[in-house]
Amino acid sequence: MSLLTLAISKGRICQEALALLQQIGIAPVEDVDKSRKLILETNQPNLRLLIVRATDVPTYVEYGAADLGITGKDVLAEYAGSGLYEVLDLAIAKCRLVVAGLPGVPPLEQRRRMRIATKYIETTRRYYAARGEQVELIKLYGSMELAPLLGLADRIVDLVDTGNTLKANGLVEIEQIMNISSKLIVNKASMKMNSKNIKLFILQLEAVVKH
Ligand code: PRT
Ligand code: MG
Repeated sequence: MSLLTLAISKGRICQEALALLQQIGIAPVEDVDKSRKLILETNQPNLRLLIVRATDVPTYVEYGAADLGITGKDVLAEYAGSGLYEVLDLAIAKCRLVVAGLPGVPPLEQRRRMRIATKYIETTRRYYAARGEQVELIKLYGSMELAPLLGLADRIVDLVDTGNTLKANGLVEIEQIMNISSKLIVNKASMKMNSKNIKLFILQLEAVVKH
């Protein structure tokens, strides 16, 4: 049986992903939190795990460095590549991508476009383009909530779960762009070459996913 490599987002997705794997009898041989290793063996001789940054998961999978991957829909929506299949909604790490801003902002002056700060440039561009609205996008890599407070942007596009972070910064949700959860993705060539093992893996996971 050939070796399969599964790339998992480190951080908040990782724990929930490992819990799902546990339910189908797959466990890393070392404690992921304590180990500094980036490639982890599992109790299954033909499956190993890569723990990588969320935004790198689709890249590893598209280029075949990993056969499979688990990452957020937000990351996939931003990703420009095409060498992968999105095969299963894992219904973990759920949140929403929203437009947020200060409450009761007066109408914008006619002379300039609305300015939106976000890490999700492509998704935000598509969202406003579909509505025929011209906006100015400002790329930030984190702490988007600061932008409206400091006048850097009129609005932000960011992930929201409980809403506590927005609230703590005096921001309100204005519109929802999409629901987010983590997905299982598969390299297109691996799907062909290793279809039996990969399909079995998908079926097993499907059985334990709670929608
Ligand atoms: O740090 P690095 O750049 O490596 O990656 P990362 O920061 O993107 O990773 P991490 O661990 O934060 O995980 C991000 C992934 O988890 C996202 O791509 C989503 O798919 C998923 N996810 C689920 C979330 C949230 N829920 C979430 N609430 N990612 C981020 N948040 C943040 C949000 O941006 C905001 O700052 O949590 C804050 C809001 O939470 P509430 O509960 O206060 O609303
Ligand atoms: Mg982070």
